[in-house]
Amino acid sequence: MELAQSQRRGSIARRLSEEWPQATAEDAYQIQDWLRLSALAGGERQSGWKMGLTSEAKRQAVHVHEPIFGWLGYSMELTDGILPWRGVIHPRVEPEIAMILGHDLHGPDLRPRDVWRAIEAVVPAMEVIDSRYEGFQFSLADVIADNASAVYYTLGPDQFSTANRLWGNVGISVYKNGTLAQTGSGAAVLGHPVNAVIRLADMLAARGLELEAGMVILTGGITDAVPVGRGDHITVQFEGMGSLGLQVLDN
Ligand code: OOG
Ligand code: MG
Repeated sequence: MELAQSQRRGSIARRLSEEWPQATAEDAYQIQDWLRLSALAGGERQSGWKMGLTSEAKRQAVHVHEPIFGWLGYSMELTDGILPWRGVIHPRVEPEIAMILGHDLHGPDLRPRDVWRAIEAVVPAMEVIDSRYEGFQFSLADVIADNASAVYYTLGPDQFSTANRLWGNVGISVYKNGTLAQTGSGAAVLGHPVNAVIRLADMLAARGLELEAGMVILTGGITDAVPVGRGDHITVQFEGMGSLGLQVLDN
């Protein structure tokens, strides 16, 4: 299918809603799952799941008004803070709080303490999104089928304990080439990033999917995403937790 090819090559795909106007979110999750399973059959390994559109800033930017999820693969993790330009279309970077699962977690209807018991560590992260649709324009079903625009993510080298930190209050600043581009705080994510995990566990449970020990969960962009081009440099400061950098290559 066209989206599969576009995701592999970094090329524009026709919108699902143009070809199939009646497609529902549920149809789109089936397409996403089919694409996930075919990537896994092709040798990709799943590293985790991502939530998207958990903040109002993000929902307003893309005019899609409910949270969505997607899957993450090991090949999507940038381990050296470098984003290759080849293979991306119109990338954007967003600051996120990632959680690493020490135990399996089964929804639905979890409480924050159920989540914290399963989380081994919290890690400052960045996600690079790159919609396969022209102009980053899509409907709810379009973006779900396109794996919530996932392309790359990067995790900071330091892990933080879940306890003794007000995750909803963590201040975040995003700098592009040294200039402040966005600010936000952890509360932007559904009131508190733990709520993104509760919501993800609900959404996965409804579809027979699992949160497994060792997986990474991206809880969703805290601020609007920052578009990047060749040669740009992004720094994200996580209050009290250091900073993360991403260099976009020229080619
Ligand atoms: C959809 C993906 C949103 C987030 O963190 O909110 C997302 C998009 O904006 O293209 O990853
Ligand atoms: Mg994101």
